[in-house]
Amino acid sequence: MVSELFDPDRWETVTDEFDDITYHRGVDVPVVRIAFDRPEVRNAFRPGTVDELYAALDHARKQADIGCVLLTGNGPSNKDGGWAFCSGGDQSVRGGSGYEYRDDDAAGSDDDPLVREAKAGRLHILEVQRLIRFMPKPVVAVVPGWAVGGGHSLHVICDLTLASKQHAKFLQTDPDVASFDGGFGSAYLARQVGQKKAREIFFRGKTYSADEAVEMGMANEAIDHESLESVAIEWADEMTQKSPTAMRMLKYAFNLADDGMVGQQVFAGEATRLGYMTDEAKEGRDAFLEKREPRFREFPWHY
Ligand code: S0N
Repeated sequence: MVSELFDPDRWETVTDEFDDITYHRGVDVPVVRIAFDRPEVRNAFRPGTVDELYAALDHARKQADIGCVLLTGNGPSNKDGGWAFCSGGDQSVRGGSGYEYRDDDAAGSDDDPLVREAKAGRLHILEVQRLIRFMPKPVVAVVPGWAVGGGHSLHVICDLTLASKQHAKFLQTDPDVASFDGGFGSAYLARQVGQKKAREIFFRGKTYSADEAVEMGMANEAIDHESLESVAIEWADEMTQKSPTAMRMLKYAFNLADDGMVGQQVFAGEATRLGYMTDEAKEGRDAFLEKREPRFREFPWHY
């Protein structure tokens, strides 16, 4: 069993080569489900987990027939029945320079093209954050239990958050373990819940329920636990019926102001791509190839 909330009739396996995550695509909705699969440690991520997560997300990014990504955590834990989205970096492998591989870690050395290799201790979860941020389709955090530390930051960076009404718990422990996400995990959180509340979340380390998370603006909806994944698929179904270009441009427009010059670059890159599809752009290309002056005067100055 993948997870108690997982409906096998709605999903087919993309690959079963991963050790720390599962990766499925929807049978009847163009959505993928990527899930942490370490419920016994509240879905904490070790370096191999992050490699796999990056590989799966990057694969999902390139699938032209997929319009939405659900990021979740499998569960419950066989040990005690506890649920988790993700409890952040695995503290048992945190070394002096970041998170380091151990011999028993899923280091992703397979030949499977979806599995990447990485060696040194580092904070490459930030690369995953950026991949989610720039993913040209909505990424939904589906939170069935604890979202803690770096796991909390992951839900923050996702476009939407759906949370189990009964089991979701949001907690920032970063300063308790001498860790600090000074990027999106804190600054972007402050955009969502306001400066005072964001500081409270980090400085007090209090646990918040799904309803509280919705009320303060960092989650979209608290959903009955049993229905969490089916509702997430419904949301994905709605979103994937919309114009892919409009959705992508909207996501990058929402990001733009907070992402500075990089946000402008990403948005402008999409605008350029759209520009290339016009007759005007084709004329520029053809004129060059035909070694003649472009006939741009044939094109209107739209107003
Ligand atoms: C999640 C918590 C609140 C759950 O409590 P609960 O329900 O009472 O369960 P436990 O009995 O505590 O846990 C069950 C089993 O799971 C193990 N476990 C839980 N979380 C982790 C973890 N993160 N790493 C390793 N093991 C974990 C428990 O040990 C227990 O195992 P057994 O059954 O064998 O005893 C509670 O567990 C909790 O507070 N967990 C720790 C949360 C935490 O502090 N996470 C790390 C926070 N920091 C980061 O995530 C850093 C992220 C990062 O990489 C980063 C990103 C950006 C910028 C900087 C950084 C950076 O690192 O600096």
